[in-house]
Amino acid sequence: MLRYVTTNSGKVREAREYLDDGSVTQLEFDYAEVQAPTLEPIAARGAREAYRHADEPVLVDDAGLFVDGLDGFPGPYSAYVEETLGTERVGELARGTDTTPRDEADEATGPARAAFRCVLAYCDGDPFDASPDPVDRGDRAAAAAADDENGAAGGLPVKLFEGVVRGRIVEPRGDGGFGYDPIFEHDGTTLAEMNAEEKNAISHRGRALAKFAEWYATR
Ligand code: ITT
Repeated sequence: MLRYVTTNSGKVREAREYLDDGSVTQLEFDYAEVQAPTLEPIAARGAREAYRHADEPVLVDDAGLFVDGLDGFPGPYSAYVEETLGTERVGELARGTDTTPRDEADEATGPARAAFRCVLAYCDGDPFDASPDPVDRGDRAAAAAADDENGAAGGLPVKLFEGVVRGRIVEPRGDGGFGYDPIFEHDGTTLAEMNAEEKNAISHRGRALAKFAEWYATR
């Protein structure tokens, strides 16, 4: 049994749609999100903590919206920013970075460009060929100390899978999906205008899940 670690039911819906084998169940566990400029160390630390908690194979899903014109903001802070500013405000800020005339807009070079990223971190307590530890080398001692406080399991192997989708930020459209989906447009359609299957076919999460599923099938 694989536990998909998240408090967000929208993520689980998409993971089930993709992995489609009934062997994935949600583990609503709120792991401590360390402060980091990238998603990888947050997901890796979360997977170790969730595995220690569940004692079963776990897959942690950490995602974020990275707006080019805002130097990648809100990035790893996307959940906090959604709760505080809200998606419409983030949309306004992102579109405020738009200096390109509308008719020159295109996804690759046009206005309000952004990327959605998803990092999946897998841990089952067994040794395997893990991804290189994404914890910042300079901060290794602090990271080890923090792990010790939490139960001395910093060395658990973790495998990471990343998926990215590029698009641009638009006025909200659509009522499907969740989170920032209504303001994120890919190829003329917002993620909220797609059903789960359509979103998975192009999304950050779908791409990360595809990589994970291919590797997991060999376990
Ligand atoms: P967990 O940490 O418990 O998994 P969360 O919703 O806080 O739940 P994240 O920290 O990964 O998850 O999410 C960061 C933010 O990005 C949060 O506001 C989500 O709603 C949003 N988000 C994540 N994936 C998304 C997606 O596919 N489409 C739209 N918004 C998404």
